[in-house]
Amino acid sequence: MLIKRPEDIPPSEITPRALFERRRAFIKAAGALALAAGMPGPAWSREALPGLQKSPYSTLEPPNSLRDISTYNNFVEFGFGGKSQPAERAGAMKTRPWTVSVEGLVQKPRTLAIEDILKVAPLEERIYRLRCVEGWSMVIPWVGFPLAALLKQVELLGSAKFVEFVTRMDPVAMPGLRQPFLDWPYTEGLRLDEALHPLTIMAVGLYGEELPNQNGAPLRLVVPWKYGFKSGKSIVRIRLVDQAPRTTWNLAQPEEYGFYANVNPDVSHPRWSQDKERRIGELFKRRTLPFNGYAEQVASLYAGMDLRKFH
Ligand SMILES: Nc1nc2c(c(=O)[nH]1)N[C@H]1C(S)=C(S)[C@@H](COP(=O)(O)O)O[C@H]1N2
Ligand SMILES: [Mo]
Repeated sequence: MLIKRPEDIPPSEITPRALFERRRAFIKAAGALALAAGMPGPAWSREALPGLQKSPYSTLEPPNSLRDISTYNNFVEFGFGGKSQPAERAGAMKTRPWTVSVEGLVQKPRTLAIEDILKVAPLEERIYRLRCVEGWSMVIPWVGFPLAALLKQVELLGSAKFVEFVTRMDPVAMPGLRQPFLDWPYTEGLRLDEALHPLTIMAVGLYGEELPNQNGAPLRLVVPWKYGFKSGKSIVRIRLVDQAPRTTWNLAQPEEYGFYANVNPDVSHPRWSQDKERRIGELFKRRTLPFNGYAEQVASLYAGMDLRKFH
């Protein structure tokens, strides 16, 4: 694996910066090799996102490798045929030009070009755990900014209570859209206080560069205390509404995928327990933590709620 820690360096001494630099050196070498062999260059020549601020919200756990993060994905618009399909197919999706409309119960609805979204707030590195409802997890060094900064741009009305996120439908690049299993476009939603929480970010990159398409380029939601399916990829529309929006997975299988979907080791998925997870790259399972380990920051959002009922 590319970013494997040499046995003699304790994890505390590996900075993300050191990881980036080693990766950059590798990419340069790989690119030169590919060129020499007459092959196309590496598929990961994405723009660097310089000047990243560090965040106190980052976990100190070691991140998964870029290879794991960008080749083991769920992005069903590109097919239901397994974790490697998004990486194989998502390159066909064009991510420029790209606009995102922010609309609904707001004072100043806007349609923003991705170039302007990148300037909404200083970009930060946010190293977060991601826990998929399927029972695996990763640690991902996202690049992004708080969703709250984007919502501030449109001046919310007092009647706005929830946020709906609508993702891209590209019938040519996305063969999964022809499958009738889900009600397209892939749509997700948050309660307004969840959307405004400082842990909730719009991610535009990872490992210091633009997002790979399979991870939701050019812009995706990341809500680290919820199961991964809440974090919609390749978002085109954000709508402020007064009632909980209908969401894709909840519509398909309400027993299995609740609207809240907070990571909860005590509430089993109907077909399997959620109390353990496999960190990609590790052999043994680890215990799943309430709110994916972010309870201290977010548990108060749900004070007084029965989280079994509102799962
Ligand atoms: N548009 C869209 N967003 C999506 C999905 C999807 O299929 N389509 N899958 C979700 C699921 S189930 C997970 S676990 C995460 C995975 O994100 P990653 O591949 O970047 O790790 O994306 C979420 N966002
Ligand atoms: Mo997932």
